[in-house]
Amino acid sequence: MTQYTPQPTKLETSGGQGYLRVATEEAWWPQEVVAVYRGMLERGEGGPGFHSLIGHYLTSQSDRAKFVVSRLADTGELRLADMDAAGVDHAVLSLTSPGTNSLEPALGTQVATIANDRLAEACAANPARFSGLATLGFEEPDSAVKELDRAINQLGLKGVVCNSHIRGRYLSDTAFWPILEAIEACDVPIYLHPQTPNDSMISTLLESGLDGAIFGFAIETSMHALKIVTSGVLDRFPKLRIVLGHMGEALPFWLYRFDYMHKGQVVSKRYEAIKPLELTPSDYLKRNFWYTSSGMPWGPTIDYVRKVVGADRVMYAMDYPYEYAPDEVRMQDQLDWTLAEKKMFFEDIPVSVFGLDRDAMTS
Ligand code: 1DF
Ligand code: MN
Repeated sequence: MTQYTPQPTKLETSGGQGYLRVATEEAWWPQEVVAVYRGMLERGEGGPGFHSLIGHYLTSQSDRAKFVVSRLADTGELRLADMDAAGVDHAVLSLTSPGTNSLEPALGTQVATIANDRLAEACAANPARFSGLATLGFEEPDSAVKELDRAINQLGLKGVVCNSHIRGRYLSDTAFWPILEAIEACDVPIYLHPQTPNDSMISTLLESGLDGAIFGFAIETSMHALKIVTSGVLDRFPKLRIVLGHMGEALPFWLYRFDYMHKGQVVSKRYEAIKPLELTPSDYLKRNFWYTSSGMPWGPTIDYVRKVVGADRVMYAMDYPYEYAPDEVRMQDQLDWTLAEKKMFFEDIPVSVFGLDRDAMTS
């Protein structure tokens, strides 16, 4: 039995049930990004993961792909009607995967600026319903640090999205540490969002159709988060706040084993890359990470993660438009928690982690 049948309640916005619903991993793209992606597809650029993912959405005539593509670009009628029908008061939007991470460095920097401008415009047009996360051209760290400052302090965006690997490189790489240092100093979170696995990992998954959201995304993104943990970057930047979707991409299931095996590898000096850390791996996953229920609207998983990382680290996300089923909101509304726990999950944790403007949300 993997599905609940929720009570057929009416879903409404405005908090009548005792809390607002804030969805924290909601995908969006501006037409400029679509144009860049179409050019890359035509020229055969971007790698196998890009072609599998973006090639599908931009060419498929399936109802699902058409739904996704029509909604991604919309921050008006279509999206608002869907949010209303699902009882979602406020969406934290971010540039859909792979964002700028598959672009050549100079283009990534240029596209990040455009995307941040467009997203800030969409949020300013409807601050009650939308907030946004900035994207960065990670491969040009000096520009990225400047764009971060502009995006947060001038445009009013609420954090950063990183769509996992950056043309095969990871935020654990010291080249990116100046960006992490700036994000920590800005006191905003970074949402480590999935994309297809990097070119050296993807082929075995691709041949089985498992490279995307069904599983490959989680392999890629959990590995990225674990590389951040084991690299020691969180000893250097201990206040960094990282958000993981999909209930932590399965990492919370592994806490005991990470600690046991990491300790064994440190003691045996098996790898140059596995160094002593100030804390155990599970400590970082309970200190620096927050977790959202995007695509994982299932009580047993949510309750397990709350139990092992702490209920104050677990919040709601939908993953619209890739995931859109109002019944999933009902399932989470009807979890066996107190009203205060539901308010924490749907409203209070998103507001505090992303620094959202609660007054704007209710005006
Ligand atoms: C899909 C899923 C695509 C997620 C996404 O971005 C995405 C999908 C391109 O179903 O193809 O963000 N997701 O987070 O699960
Ligand atoms: Mn997503």
